[in-house]
Amino acid sequence: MDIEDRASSRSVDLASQIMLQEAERQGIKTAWDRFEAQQPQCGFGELGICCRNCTMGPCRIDPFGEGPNQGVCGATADIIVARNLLRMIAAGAAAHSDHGRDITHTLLLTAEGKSGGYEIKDEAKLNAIATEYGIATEGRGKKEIAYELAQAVYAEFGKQEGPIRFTRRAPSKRVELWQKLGIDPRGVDREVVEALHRTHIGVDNDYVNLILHGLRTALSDGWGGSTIATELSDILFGTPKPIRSMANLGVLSSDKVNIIVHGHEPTLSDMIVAAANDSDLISLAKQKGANGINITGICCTGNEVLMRHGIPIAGNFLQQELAIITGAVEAMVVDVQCIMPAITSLTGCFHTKIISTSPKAKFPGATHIEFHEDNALDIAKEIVKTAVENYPARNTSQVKIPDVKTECMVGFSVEAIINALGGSLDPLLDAIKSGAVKGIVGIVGCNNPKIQHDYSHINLAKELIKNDILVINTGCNAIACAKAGLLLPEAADQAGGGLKGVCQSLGIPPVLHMGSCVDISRILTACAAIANALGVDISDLPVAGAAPEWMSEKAVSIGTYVVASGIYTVLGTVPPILGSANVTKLLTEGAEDVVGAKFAVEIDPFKAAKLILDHITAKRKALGI
Ligand code: SF4
Ligand code: MSK
Repeated sequence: MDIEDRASSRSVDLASQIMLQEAERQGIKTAWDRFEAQQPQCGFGELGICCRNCTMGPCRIDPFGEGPNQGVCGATADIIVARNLLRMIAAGAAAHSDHGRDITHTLLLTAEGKSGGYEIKDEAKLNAIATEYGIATEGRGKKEIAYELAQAVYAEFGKQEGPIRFTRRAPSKRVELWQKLGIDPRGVDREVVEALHRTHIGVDNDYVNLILHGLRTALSDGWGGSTIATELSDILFGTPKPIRSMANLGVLSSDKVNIIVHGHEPTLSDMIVAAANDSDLISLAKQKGANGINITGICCTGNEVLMRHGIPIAGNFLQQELAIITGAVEAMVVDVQCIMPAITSLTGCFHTKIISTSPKAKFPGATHIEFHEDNALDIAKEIVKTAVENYPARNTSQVKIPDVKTECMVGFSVEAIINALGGSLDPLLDAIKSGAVKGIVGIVGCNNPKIQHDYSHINLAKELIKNDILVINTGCNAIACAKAGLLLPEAADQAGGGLKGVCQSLGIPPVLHMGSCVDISRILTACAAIANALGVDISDLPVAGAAPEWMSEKAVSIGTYVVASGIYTVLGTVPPILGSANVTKLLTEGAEDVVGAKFAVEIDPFKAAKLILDHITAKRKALGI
């Protein structure tokens, strides 16, 4: 295979292909090369049948039935697979929820007047969420309300008994089902700790019981930590509204200081955006020979500032190394999650400074400038200054920015969607009932070098809109669709006649960007609102979820809370469960009878679309529409 063919076999994205060729010419290894070097990957790991939960092991089960069928303690494939899956869910739930906790901390400091530069940007949302929590708002100041709300939300993380507030957005039928199954979640801290307890050697040895706790743990993330992250971010940084911007590596500037924010939390990135507007820093950039400061994003912290400020997005997960290889990035500022440790090794070849900021996420080889909310703006200015001062180190002969970028329209929070519909969900419900819109599908999740980069994201979205399915998306799928031009009202031309008409009358794209990974909670909220309006359960709706290129433990938690909420979900990469026929059967068949939804695994996006369309047709028929 020649260099062009190898690049195009790895990614469908033109900018990425150009940079992959550049990397190969320069002898730089990327995630795709490291993936190849890992082949063949461990078969026991792929099937989920290795265990190292105690030092009598590590143990593994022979998938061919010739070798051992139990670990030293007697754990079977069912137990090992279920325990490993539960630990993945717990890790994913912990990541999202710790993000939510950080936002809660920022709200509390802001209410106390102790945060360095944050303010409450959406007072209407503050009042709405406070009311949901039973907190009085009448005649009270916003800081007083925010203080009481932050305290109440903080208490939810460790709630030992009783429901967590946002679960009660779900239809009462769904809540009753969770209660009946014993999976109505308590605080995420308790569920994650219990998950680790249960998976310790010699505790929970019933795969069904383990998986049920997986559902409960995931629910405490989806309707707990993730929803908290979303709602409190909106209060602090503003609820997203439709805004236009640009996507792909071509958003990097050849003559400005390029700073990429990468990771997940908006607390830092929002402040970096503010600091980059500082006139002294802009003057300093000019003194250093640059034409200004250009902030762009990667992954979900990029999504956060994209949808709130229109900050261009440079790419999704698999583009983080490619961005540095452009030679044009003065600083990549990282917080938490999805940041490859590989990026620091690129600093040996390029002038880019990797600036780590979280005490939870340090990177040998990075410059660590620790971020604290109480002094946020000053620290953000120091970070921006460090990047600006690095501009003269740019080797212009090394710079290669692909001239590839696409316009996008983003920022479709639930509030923005209702606003676009004229103030209520009714026009959307009418369109669903008439069949103009056959259903709604949330496509989410990462990139994974096991799948040609962006191929499944884009083709699944295109196939669904062609069949009159409204697509809503978050995370790296949203970035893939932005780069492919699907987040524009003009993309309605690629939709079926019914969806096209709806999009054209409302002036919206057929694929709606709802935000970052924690904003999958917006999808839950939207589904709950639609189900409540129709007087049915979420599992009755013509909706589905998909994660065509997922890779992270967070995605495992997401998929699980989506299914536990009653939404059929199709995965495009295979989860490590196939070593247990019983666990696989439970998740892909039996779950339907338990929670009214199940997982399917389909690598081909066209076949995945067909599965989803069949599911939506069946749901419409059952509803009599
Ligand atoms: Fe082996 Fe059981 Fe220990 Fe796991 S918990 S490593 S299966 S002995
Ligand atoms: S960033 S979790 S690679 S979607 Fe949220 Fe993308 Fe997946 Fe990270």
